[in-house]
This record gives sequence, structure tokens and C-alpha cells, in this order.
Amino acid sequence: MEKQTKIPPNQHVVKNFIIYAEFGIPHVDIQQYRMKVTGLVEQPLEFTYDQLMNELPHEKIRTDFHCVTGWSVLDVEWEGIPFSLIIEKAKVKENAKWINFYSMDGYTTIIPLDDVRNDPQSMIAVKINGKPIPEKNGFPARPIIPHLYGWKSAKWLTEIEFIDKYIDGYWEERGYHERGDVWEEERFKGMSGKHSRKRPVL
Ligand SMILES: Nc1nc2c(c(=O)[nH]1)N[C@H]1C(S)=C(S)[C@@H](COP(=O)(O)O)O[C@H]1N2
Ligand SMILES: [Mo]
Repeated sequence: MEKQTKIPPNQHVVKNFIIYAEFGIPHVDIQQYRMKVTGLVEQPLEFTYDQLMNELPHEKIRTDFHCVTGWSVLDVEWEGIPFSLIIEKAKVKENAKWINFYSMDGYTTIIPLDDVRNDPQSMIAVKINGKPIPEKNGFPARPIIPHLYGWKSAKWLTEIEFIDKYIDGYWEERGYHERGDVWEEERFKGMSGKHSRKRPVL
């Protein structure tokens, strides 16, 4: 477990997560719950909660969580399934470029596949600080990609779709960045670099 200590530009530290639920906190029937892996894959997958929690291999990471509105929670321990394992098991096709996340409540967001490939800490988290993720924080699962802003971490995750062409998710449609790297300060589309220099959008 590697710990990151530096705080990204223009973030301030808070003690606790601020709960965001654009569509309210959904009721999760854990018996009915499935997490699907779809799209540009040779092997579509579907997992029950029990499989996510008890059958698939887990890793633990310790990392900081950054919301684009400016707050950061330091030193959070997440436990879950490494993203590399999902990519391997699903046999993601060559032409896949983006990962589209769907949540139970209708929330969606999108990230570049390369950001997951290049961040070995990225995972589908099922535990936070040693306990199952609380309902308000996205029970039973949410993706964690530590170097991307928090809105890319779709709570109540139900589907991971691999696609070749970019499409907007909920916040991306409202002007937020395609990638959302916290160190590059990619808050809004067209924004990149420590001084928020403009650069052409993808
Ligand atoms: N389904 C869903 N996922 C979501 C959101 C949301 O409103 N709905 N908000 C996002 C934002 S902007 C942030 S910063 C984090 C906040 O996580 P928390 O509510 O556990 O603090 O969840 C992200 N995932
Ligand atoms: Mo956020």
C-alpha cells in the first residue's frame, strides 16, 4: 500500500466525506443486485454482491479523495477488486478507449481506459476503512481511481461499459472534464495544466 501525501492544487482538507446524491440515495436490494461488465469485451461478466465481496480477489489501497468543488479527505483505506483483474477477465477489446459507468440511481460518468491501465491503484471498491461501503457512500460498490476527481467515482455502481467513442455522463454534460485528473486540475472541459491553460478538447 502506497500512501500519497501531497495535496493537489486548489484543494482543502476536510475531515469527513460530504455526501452527494444527485438523484437521492437509492434503496439497494442486495439479493437482486448485479454488477455487469459490458460493451467492447470478449467475455461479458455479471457478479453478485457475494462474488464481489467474497469470491474475487481483493486489494487494499490507502489514498486521498478529491472532490472537484475543492474538498479532499485524506488517508482513506479502500478495499476492492483491482481494475486490472476486471479488464483481464472480461478480455477487453483493442478498440476500447473509454469506460462508461452506470449507477443504480441513473447517474453516469466516463473515464479514459488508459487512466485505469496507468494507475495500478484503480479498483472497484467494496469496503471503506475496513467496513462495507455505507449506503450513503455508494453501497455496495463504486470505482476508485485515486488520481481522478470524485465525480468519476459512480456510487451504487451497476455497470461498467467499455466503449470506443467518448460520450458525456451526468456532470460531463454540465461542462465537467472528460478525464478529470486532480494533479492536472482538469475540472472543466477545455481546462488543463496547473495554470488552467486552455487546450483543445479531445
Ligand atoms: N450515483 C452517484 N454517484 C456519485 C455522485 C452522485 O451524485 N450520484 N456524486 C459524485 C461526486 S461529485 C462526488 S465528490 C462523490 C462523493 O462521494 P460521497 O458522497 O461518498 O462523499 O461521489 C460521486 N459519485
Ligand atoms: Mo464532487
